[in-house]
Amino acid sequence: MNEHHTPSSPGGAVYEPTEYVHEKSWLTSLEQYQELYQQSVEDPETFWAEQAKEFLYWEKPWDKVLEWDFDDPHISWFAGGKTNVAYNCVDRHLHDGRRNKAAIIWESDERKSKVYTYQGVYNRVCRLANVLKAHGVKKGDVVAIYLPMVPEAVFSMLACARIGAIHTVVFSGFSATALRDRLQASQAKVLITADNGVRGGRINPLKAQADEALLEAPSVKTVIVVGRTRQEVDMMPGRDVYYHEEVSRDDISSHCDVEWVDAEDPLFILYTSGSTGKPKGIVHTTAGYLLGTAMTSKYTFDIRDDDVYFCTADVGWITGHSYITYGPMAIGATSIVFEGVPTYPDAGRFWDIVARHGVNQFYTAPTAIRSLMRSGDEFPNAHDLSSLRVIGSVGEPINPAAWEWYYHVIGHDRCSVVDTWWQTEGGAHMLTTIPGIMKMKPSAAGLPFFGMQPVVMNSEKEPSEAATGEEGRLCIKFPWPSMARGIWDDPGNARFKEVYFSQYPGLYFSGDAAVCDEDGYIWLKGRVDDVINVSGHRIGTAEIEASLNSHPEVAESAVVGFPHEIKGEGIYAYVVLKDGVDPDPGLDQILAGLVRKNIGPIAKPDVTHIVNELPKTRSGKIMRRILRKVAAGITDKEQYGDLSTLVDETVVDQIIDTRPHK
Ligand code: 7RM
Repeated sequence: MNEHHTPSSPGGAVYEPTEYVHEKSWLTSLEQYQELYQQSVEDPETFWAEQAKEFLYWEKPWDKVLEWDFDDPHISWFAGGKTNVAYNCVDRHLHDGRRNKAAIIWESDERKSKVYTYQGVYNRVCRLANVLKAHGVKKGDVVAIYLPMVPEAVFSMLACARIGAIHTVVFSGFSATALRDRLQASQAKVLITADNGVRGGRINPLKAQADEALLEAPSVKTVIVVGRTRQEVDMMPGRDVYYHEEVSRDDISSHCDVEWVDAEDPLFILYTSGSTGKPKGIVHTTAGYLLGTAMTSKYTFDIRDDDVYFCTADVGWITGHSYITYGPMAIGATSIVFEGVPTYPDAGRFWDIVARHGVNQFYTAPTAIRSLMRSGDEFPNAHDLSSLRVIGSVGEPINPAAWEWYYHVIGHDRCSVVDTWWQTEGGAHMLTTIPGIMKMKPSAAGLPFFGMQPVVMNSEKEPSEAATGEEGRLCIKFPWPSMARGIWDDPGNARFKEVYFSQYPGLYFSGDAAVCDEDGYIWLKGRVDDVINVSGHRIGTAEIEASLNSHPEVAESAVVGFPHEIKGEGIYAYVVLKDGVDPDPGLDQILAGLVRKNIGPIAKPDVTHIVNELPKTRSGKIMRRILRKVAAGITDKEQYGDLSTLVDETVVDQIIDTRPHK
């Protein structure tokens, strides 16, 4: 890995929290954190029971705080308790003084904004919930949401939660084929989509893509279409209806009784990439998930009641679920929903939003920070960023140069940078730097959030000693409320067990490499499985390979990540053609087109390298470590490690010799 991407190791710069942040932080000292943290791990049940009472409304108290097993995985928090996520995120704020407070500020691609108060959200969510019911949606049914960043995306999630339906949000950048796969896998009954999406001045024909997916997704009986651009689109009679017409019908009420659900009833499914096969439908349940997102929203972002909070993620990813919709709304915050892109109309767009809305907490990904840093300081310097107090990072390790730029140029040397490590499976921040009380180390995610019990396992599968700086694999020893409960359609939790609980028996395995330093700060070193982190988006190499292999001239392929200056990791595809096929000069483009069609533009290879053969071991396994080295530009075979198990070592020379130079 080149310097630009490799997080520095322990021993680099350290920044103390500033008085500017500390003077109003919820937690007032590191000792207070340590004390609470101790309670959370010594007596988790008492700790979490107290937090669950503080953060959530309960229609009926739970019977049992925790039941768990990491061998035959089964996790249950607050079972028997009755609550509702939409009630917690909306209804209760009508009576706690926040009725007329802005819940959502929507900032459109073309720089127009719209404010929705908690009362306004309530009315809209209830109406939509009634529409869903009118179309036959019942508790436990799956509703797919394929929407751009419009406020209706948030209303849709909450409307499902209100009636106990399970949503599955599909990122609007995914292709028709990817949508089809998720509709089939989840057996969704209803799809909520839009006529078009608008991003960076460009139109994304969502309804047309949805129509293509629906040809092979017969479980979907109703399609509700949000009119974003109000251009004419094909509407299938009997199946497709317009959102705005449905919610404004006279017989649709703006009240809808809450469906009280069990703490462990599923809230949503979110598909995420893993090492093998098709994406997994990660299942999150109700109370534990909401507790984790609410509590971290308060403590990690240090949100105060009159603050404006802005997370730049898309609701199609877990960050959007937890930190645009659920966490902020559970604590009654004002959350910005931004439709556009960081560089439109220019590279000052985020800073323009910060200045115009007086943003106090800003949360984005290292890839965005790197790309904006490259555009020059004149963009941030042209805007008033003085409202900012906490600036967050998520999605991949942040390299020190980007961290420093963020801290100095965006944070003006006084904001806390919170580097939050967590995963789709974790639901909420797992490691973080709590503002105002924790010192900051550029590139280190920081300390465990309350209740999190991380352990770095060395190559002997033993816990490594904190101070030795030994790199290992990051595991978690004890369940936390917001963790995933399983994978959708996975009888007996077999796949759940295999993926997360089998490498290190008795532990949850994260898939990440890490080092723990003498202060207990954890430094993330990237994924150790076949997942590539492109611009903070998780993409499985197996999915890309399946797309490449679907081309009739491709015999086999192997995809690996390589260090990329802006994206963090780029995608490097090794392709072997069938015997007798001559590589046609346009093949790169054709293959890229296939990947775009099967997954979406984010998964297109940056480099396509046609090779005669892949380096394989005698047992038939592709030696990916060699492919990663070549992709990273390391052509000195001395650095490749042991090659003796390869069937044919000359394959490696051939690959090095034909490496495309760019
Ligand atoms: C929230 C999210 C999860 C993977 C995870 C890591 C990487 C995320 C950080 C990070 C270093 C961070 N969910 N990752 N945050 N690595 N520092 N602060 O991204 O399911 O899409 O991805 O992302 O590899 O395992 S995710």
